[in-house]
Amino acid sequence: AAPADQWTKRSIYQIVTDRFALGDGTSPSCNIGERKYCGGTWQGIIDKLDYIQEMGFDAIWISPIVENVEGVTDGGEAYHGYWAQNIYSLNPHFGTADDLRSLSNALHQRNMYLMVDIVVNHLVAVPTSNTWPQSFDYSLLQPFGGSNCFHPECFISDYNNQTDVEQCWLGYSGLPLLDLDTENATTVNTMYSWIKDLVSDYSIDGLRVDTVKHVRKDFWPEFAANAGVYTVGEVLIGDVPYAAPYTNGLDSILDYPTYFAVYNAFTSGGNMATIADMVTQAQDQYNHGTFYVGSFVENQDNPRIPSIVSDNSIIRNAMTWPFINDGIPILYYGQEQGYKGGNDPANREALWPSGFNTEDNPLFAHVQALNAARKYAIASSPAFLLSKARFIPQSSASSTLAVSKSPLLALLTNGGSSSTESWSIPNSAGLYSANETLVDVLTCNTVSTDADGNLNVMAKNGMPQVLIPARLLSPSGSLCAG
Ligand code: ABC
Ligand code: CA
Repeated sequence: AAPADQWTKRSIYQIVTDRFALGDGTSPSCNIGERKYCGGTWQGIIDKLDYIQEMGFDAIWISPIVENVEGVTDGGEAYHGYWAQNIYSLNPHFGTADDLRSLSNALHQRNMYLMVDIVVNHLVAVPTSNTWPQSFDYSLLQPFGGSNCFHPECFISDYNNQTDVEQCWLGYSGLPLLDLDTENATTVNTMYSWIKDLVSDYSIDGLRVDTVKHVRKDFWPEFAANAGVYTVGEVLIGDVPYAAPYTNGLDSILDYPTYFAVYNAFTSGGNMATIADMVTQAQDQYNHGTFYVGSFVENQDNPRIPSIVSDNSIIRNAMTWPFINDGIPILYYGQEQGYKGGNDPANREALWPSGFNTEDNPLFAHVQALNAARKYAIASSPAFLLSKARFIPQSSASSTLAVSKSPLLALLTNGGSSSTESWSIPNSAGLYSANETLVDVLTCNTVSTDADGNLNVMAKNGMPQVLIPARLLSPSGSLCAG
């Protein structure tokens, strides 16, 4: 079993199984607007582990695996996996139990981890009547099978009322998400045993837990204990004080508050200083600080960064963020191919039309360099993983950010490719000595501190820089060798 401490040094590649790879040599077109299955499978992922590993990832997160509502609902097909119908069966669209075990084994042979997305909050059945409250064929919802296992039907109407958020339903009358009665002891115990068995049946190393804020907080500690592996929860909110208590029940959360600050800074010229503010709040308020958070800039629920901005420098800066921040970096499949999909469902493109391009693909190389730099930092400084990102104040604080996580120093900007930006790291920051050479691992260019140990760096193309002291690089190593 893999507890949180085994995850901190890793980085995660997030996959929507249906959209990643087919595994049968075919290449059907995928009309994402139709919201239907496009054919991706667990075997498809096995076939593309080289591609994922070549980028430097040593873990994957796959979309939910259990059997979902079948057929075309008012919201399309359940290709994303979040509409569970029978939690004791697997989704046959993605393969068999043997296929899933083969994926798990194939990962473990490569010393990679498997994170599975799971949903406790709801199951889904298509309404069988439109009178209120609606009727459902509860026998489809296994192992629950009766209306008494669910909260009475009501849709969440007031996000400021936490009881509403926990006990009313997500979705809408056309496609309601039946809200499990997680106040009922029998139902709760069923979920606790289910997760324990699921983790053991498929040798799962970690869980991404869906809709965490929609289930009462004190449900989670025992759930996490039964899981026995690293748990990272989805609490979709832009507010640290609201999110923080959920880091007590689970190992940690996907750091949505910081995500929103990063997203705004890079897509709408938002103030870069708000990123530092949000991370500092998270460091102070989350249980375990930011050590175990999932750090990301894209996922299946939000528009991709290049759907909003086309400037390459800005896109590269945003992509750099999770790798130089605290916590565990997560990259959403397709970022490395420059995918531009906007809101759900446009952000769930099929990856196979890209040909899994690794040559002449600067973004693929960018991700490789970021993973390599982080691995190098971890290897050369055991303290790296336990350190807190520290922000060195800059004079143009709204458009630049200097993030120190020794031995790395990241210089970011949202100024874009025609901007000229500069960063100053005074000797008083205590990072470098006089006349010290630093290498930008993204370009292998060097910069140096002056005779007083101050560092002044300028960038005329708005590109991110990730600096590491030259003395730490080995002439024969993989990072900027020679
Ligand atoms: C899709 C479309 C819908 C369409 C439906 C048929 O299909 O998006 O428009 O009506 C799955 C599928 C989706 C599907 C949904 C619903 O199911 O993937 O394609 O919707 O059927 C998780 C998963 C997500 C998954 C589900 C359901 C949950 O990541 O992929 O969706 O299992 C809420 C939940 C959150 C959920 C998210 C989709 O909805 O809390 O768990 N994600 C506010 C609320 C949030 C809310 C968010 C979006 O709006 O506070 O709770 O998320 O509705 C910040 C504020 C936040 C604010 C954000 C937007 O701005 O601080 O409070 O979030 O600044
Ligand atoms: Ca609920």
